[in-house]
Amino acid sequence: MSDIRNIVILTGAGISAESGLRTFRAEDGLWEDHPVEEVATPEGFARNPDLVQRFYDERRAGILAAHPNAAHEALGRLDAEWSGELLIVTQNIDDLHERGGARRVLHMHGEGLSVWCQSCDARHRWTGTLRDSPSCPACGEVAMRPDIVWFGEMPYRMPEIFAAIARADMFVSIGTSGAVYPAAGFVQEANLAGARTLELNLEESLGSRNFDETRLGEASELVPAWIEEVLG
Ligand code: BJW
Repeated sequence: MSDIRNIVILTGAGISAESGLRTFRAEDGLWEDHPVEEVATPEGFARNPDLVQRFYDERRAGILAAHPNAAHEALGRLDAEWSGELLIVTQNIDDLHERGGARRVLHMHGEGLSVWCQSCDARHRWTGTLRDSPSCPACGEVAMRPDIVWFGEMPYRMPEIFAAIARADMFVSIGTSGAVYPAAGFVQEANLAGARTLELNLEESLGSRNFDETRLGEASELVPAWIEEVLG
């Protein structure tokens, strides 16, 4: 590990599964009993805003009730102790990385505890509900939506992510199925950059063959063990 300076870590729903937050890809194609296109597309929101606001109100409450697990806490330790470059790119909308102590975190699919005003473009931290049509604290209009990247929308801060991957000596993917792009393509970018690539997952993902190494098991065991190797 002595040759490693710059680390990029991609996390997905699997890292928060042991904190009680459900993962996405159920075999029946439903997510919390909804077809994904109904609740995670701008078209679904335009068709039925009330349903989508209620869906994310419940997700927000779930995030607030959850607690970081040993995997989040180990990444918090890595962030505190790693003197090289580190970027934790999460697809998750929960704040468990931050509550686990990590600071160098980027939420590429948005944040469940943030809302976005479609009238004045302001974003606000939000722990309440949107189903009751509150007005925007900045402009007073009733035009707030969840600050979430839905299918067909551009994920956040892509140039920053690609630049960090281009500099990476090591790329680690934790608890993501490799089903959703552009995140699913990051490992190939990391391979092109000459980085060592490691996957930590409960089971093989769609992208496993692209990694130098895959370790299978629960994130709460695999992540602290890998971080012990890196820091030790
Ligand atoms: C454990 C564990 C334990 C369980 N321990 N592991 C055709 C081809 C290619 C692309 C496209 C295409 N058609 C359309 C597209 C683009 C589309 C896309 O990828 N669609 C696919 C369905 C094919 N992508 C987009 O539209 C994105 N935007 C875009 O592409 O813009 C254009 C662009 C072009 C070029 C550059 C840049 C941009 C936007 C995607 C937005 C995704 N949004 C969601 C919902 C929002 C968040 C929310 O509501 O919560 O994000 S979808 C959902 O999937 C969510 C997740 O972040 C994302 C990824 O899921 P994740 O995290 O991988 O979870 P799961 O459930 O799939 O997997 C869990 C994993 O954990 C499993 O592997 C388990 O084994 C593991 N696990 N327990 C360790 N204890």
